[in-house]
Amino acid sequence: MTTSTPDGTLTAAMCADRPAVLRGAGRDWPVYAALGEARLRELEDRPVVAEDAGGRPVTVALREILDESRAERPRGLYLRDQLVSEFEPTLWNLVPREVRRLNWLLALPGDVRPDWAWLMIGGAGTGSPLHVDTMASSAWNLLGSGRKRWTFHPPGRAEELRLLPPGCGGPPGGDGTDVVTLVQEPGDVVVTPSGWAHEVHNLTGTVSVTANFVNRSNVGFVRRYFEILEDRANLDLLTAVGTTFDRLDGVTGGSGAR
Ligand SMILES: O=C(O)CCC(=O)C(=O)O
Ligand SMILES: [Fe+2]
Repeated sequence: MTTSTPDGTLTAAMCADRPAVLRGAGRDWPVYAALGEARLRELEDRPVVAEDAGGRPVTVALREILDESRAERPRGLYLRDQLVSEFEPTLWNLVPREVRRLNWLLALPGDVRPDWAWLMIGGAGTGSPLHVDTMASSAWNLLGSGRKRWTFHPPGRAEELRLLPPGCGGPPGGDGTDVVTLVQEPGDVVVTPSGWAHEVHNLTGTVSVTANFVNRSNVGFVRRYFEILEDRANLDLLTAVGTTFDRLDGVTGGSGAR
């Protein structure tokens, strides 16, 4: 699968309502090459704030994280909350345009535009505990190297686990869907739809880049989330964005604004 498909197959698949792994879908994204160790080593003197094995923030040189990601007995350092914009903003330009455009919210002015792209690097055994992503948005995750195991639970289950507010997740226990597990390999893109709880375990050292998005595929879910939280400011913002994209669709016949 490539991003050059004229019918938008890839970006349509990235808007699925169930977790998915798109095998090899990111191999031809320019950012995939930039996640290679040789390229990252060029930046190895940069200080970064990682988490130690106890989840405490520690400032180290990127070199230590890269060493850790290939160590036989890693110390548990995980670079997890590293914004791409603060680390190396040019990386974002290496994500294909149609993938960047998945996020309607990037059309917002700078002071309210969410900064939703992260670089993650860690050794074997690191990972992320069960969570629902920020503001119930969806996400894609491209693995540059290593192997990650993902475990997903549907929104109804996320609600039972109090990872979503009551009334947000749909039928209790989910829609009959059981747990979904998958193993992500280099070049694979994993899609986490809105409201799906997930935990991630690094089976080996890994390097990945991830970004979150709101668009036609999940705007209803995210609006409901804000309604339930009575978050009027974000609800109004999302309504305005949705209305604008609806109008654009009217002008472009639905092809221009996604
Ligand atoms: O790879 C990880 O540790 C977590 C990925 C993830 O869940 C996220 O970026 O939201
Ligand atoms: Fe996540």
